[in-house]
Amino acid sequence: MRQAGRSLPEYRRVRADVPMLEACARPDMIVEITMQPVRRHGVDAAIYFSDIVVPLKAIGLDLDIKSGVGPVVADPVRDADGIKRLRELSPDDVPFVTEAVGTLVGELGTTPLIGFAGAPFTLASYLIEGGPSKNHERTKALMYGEPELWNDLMRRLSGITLEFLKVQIAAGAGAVQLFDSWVGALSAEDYRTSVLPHTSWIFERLGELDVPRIHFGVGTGELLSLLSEAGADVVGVDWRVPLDKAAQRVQPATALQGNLDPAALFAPWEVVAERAGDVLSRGRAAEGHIFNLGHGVLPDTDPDMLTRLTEFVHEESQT
Ligand code: 1CP
Repeated sequence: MRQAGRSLPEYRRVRADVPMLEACARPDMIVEITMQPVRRHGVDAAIYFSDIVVPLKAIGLDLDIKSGVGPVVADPVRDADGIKRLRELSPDDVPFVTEAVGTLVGELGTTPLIGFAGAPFTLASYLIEGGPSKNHERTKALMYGEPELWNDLMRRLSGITLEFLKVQIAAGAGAVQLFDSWVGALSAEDYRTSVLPHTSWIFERLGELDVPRIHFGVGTGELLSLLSEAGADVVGVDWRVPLDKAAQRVQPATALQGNLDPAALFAPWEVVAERAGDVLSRGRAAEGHIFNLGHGVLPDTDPDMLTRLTEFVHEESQT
């Protein structure tokens, strides 16, 4: 999740004069920001500080991350010529990743580092829409209307994503997470036809590398069995489906991650504790459970609430 987000004063301090994409390309910033939530909250794993659009920037696309908005693409990709601009990613395009991951693995010691990338559908949505989108209408127009172009785009994005994850794994990341944040916008049938073959391809290739693979999307209640079919070891669940129900929807031997509502952290502590306790007890129905929020930390979250939550989960999961 976007753990550091903007909830930590120390994060805001180091980011004050550094634009997001510059921070994502500077090993000193990556290391510091990745370590901040580990130091402050004592979480069990670190998530590599980056963004899903970093590999797209690295292959030369003109895009930026605007504060309070998200990724914005100067010249959206909407036709065959646009798709041709998506060349393959080489490890030499992202030397800062190799350097930062290497340093982090040393600093983290026994705490694992989770690497991540955006999944092809979610990346395609930013590229086609030109920025964050509520309805993904241009994305769906291409997907429904021009399946050959769509598949070409998805194949190219899958290659870039796989390579970006492989760079992180080669440098020492102990697990990887594929974020298909906006895929919940699709019906199961459209997901099966237009997305599943591509994410399956990525997970199959990652399977050769022997690191745990996590797959996450928002609003994916109806897609959980298909997301799991794509081949991850762990499926992330937002807050809309309780974990005992989610456990029945995924493939056998698949663990779950989640799924406390990030907005619940704005309620009084007793409510947070009760809800977190419920997540933990329902999570026992799953093959394995990584406690997490159902989506990223909201920027106005009280950091002390996160520390208290981490302590609570550690205490409760020992029993
Ligand atoms: O702890 C960490 O620092 C995590 C690093 C991280 C991750 C895992 C960031 C930093 N981004 C991401 C992944 C990411 N980026 C996803 C997938 C996970 C998710 O769903 O949260 C997505 C969809 C994005 C795209 C993105 N980047 C958005 C969402 C926009 C939208 O469409 O609603 C935003 C706001 C960003 C910017 C961003 N990325 C990360 C941070 C800390 C920020 C905020 C930067 C700022 O405004 O200063």
